[in-house]
Parts: sequence; structure tokens; C-alpha cells
Amino acid sequence: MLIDIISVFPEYFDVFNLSLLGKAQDKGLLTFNVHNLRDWTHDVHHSVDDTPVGGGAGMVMKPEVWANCLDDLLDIPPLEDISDADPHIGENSHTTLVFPNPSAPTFTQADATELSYTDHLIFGCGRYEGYDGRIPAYYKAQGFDVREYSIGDYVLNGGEVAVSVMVEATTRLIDGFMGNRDSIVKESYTGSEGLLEHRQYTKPTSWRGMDVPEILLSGHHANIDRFRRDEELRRTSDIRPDIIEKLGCRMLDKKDRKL
Ligand code: 6GU
Repeated sequence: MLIDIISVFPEYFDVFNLSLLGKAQDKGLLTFNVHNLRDWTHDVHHSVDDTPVGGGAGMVMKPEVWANCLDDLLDIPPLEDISDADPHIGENSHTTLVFPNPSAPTFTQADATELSYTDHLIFGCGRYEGYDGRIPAYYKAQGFDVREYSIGDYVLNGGEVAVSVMVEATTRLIDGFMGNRDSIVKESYTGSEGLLEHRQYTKPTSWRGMDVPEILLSGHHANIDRFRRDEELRRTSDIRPDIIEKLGCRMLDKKDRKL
């Protein structure tokens, strides 16, 4: 997978070289490029933003600068050469463009799974009051797979942290990325049909007067599975009743219904 990230603060992504992502690059699973949007400006001030049309506070990121950068990364020829170009540019592309946007649908585990099958991901980090609305619309019209996602109901200063979240959630799903595939499949939001995961305990079994649940010491696997499933149902219905509602009763077994 090739991941391009565009940002006016590329240093935000230095941290990726420290973690599992660095190892995935060493293993050849991933190529990771961070680009400074200002490298695609042509004015002396390297300006990337301008005042909003229609008035209002803050600054909006200019479409021309974004297009210079995105056309380059997408291998789209300059507009003046477009007559020679394939008129169906982008039509069969396996490139996905992702724009973080607090006013977009929330990024979910299902979205991460989908993105993990893409060959080429381009993340465009907006700052200030965001990017010109024509940017995602233009590349959509060119036939590219364009997504906009928020990571939750709160406001960040820019898209960099949101993109870090989406990149981490996506890349760990790439085949061969994680040591132990079980730890991916069984965890919250993907395993146990989307229930929140049960608590985990390790040794010592008694610590500061607190004992781990006795049933976990029984060696009786069916009872342990039942205990964990009950805890998952209880936790999910307490913390995230919306998840239980979405599951419907089809997903529940006979013993679950007694809870
Ligand atoms: Cl994607 N961007 C910003 N600036 N704030 C956010 C967000 C994204 N998702 C939640 N808050």
C-alpha cells in the first residue's frame, strides 16, 4: 500500500517512524510519504489560504494549491496538456482520496476495513476553517474514490491528528501487519459481532486485595466463554446501548436473552 499524506505541518507524522508503521515499511508492506502542501505554492509567501467568499471568520485553503499537489500525486497531466490525456483519468483507479472534515460522517471500523484494501491512499489534511469545497467535488467528478470523514463529535485544530487516527486504524488491518491476527479479529467493534470487549486480567490472580473473577481460574472453557460473553453484553448495553439496538435480537443466542 502506498500512503501519501499532504499537510502544512508534515512534522506531525514523524511519530509514525517510531512505531509499528516503521516496521511495516521495513517489511515492504507499506510506503509512506509525507508532503508539505507549501511545496506546491508559486507565490513568494507560499500562501495556502485566503478569506472565505461570502464573508465570515478564519481562512479557507485555496483550491489551486491543493490541485497542484493532488494532480502531481495522482499523475494527472497539467491542464494545458489535457487534450493528450486519457479522458477517463481516474475511472479505474484504485486510489482513494480521504479528506478529514469535522462536518462529515464519522469514521468507523468498517471504513478502516474498506480502506485497508486500497492500493493507494491519499490523505489531505485541512487547517484553518478547512479546504475549498470544490476540491473533493472536483476529484469525485474526475472519477476518483473520494471520502470525507470526521473522527468524532469534537473540534480539532486541523486534520493531522484525525489522519493519524485513520492511518493507524487502517494500516493495522493490512495482511501481515500485526504479529497476531487473533488480536485483530477478537477485539472491540470487530469481534463478538461488534460488542465491546470483556475485561482482561493477568497474574497475580490476587493483587492489593483484589481477586480476578474466580471462574477464569476454573479451566472450564465453556463457562469462561459464557462469563466473557455475558460481560460483553452487559458492558455494551450499559456503555453503548446504540450498538445493542443495531445488532437486533438475531445476533443474540438463547442464553443472552435471559440477561
Ligand atoms: Cl476530521 N477534523 C477536525 N479539524 N476536527 C475534527 C475532525 C476532523 N474530526 C473530529 N474533529
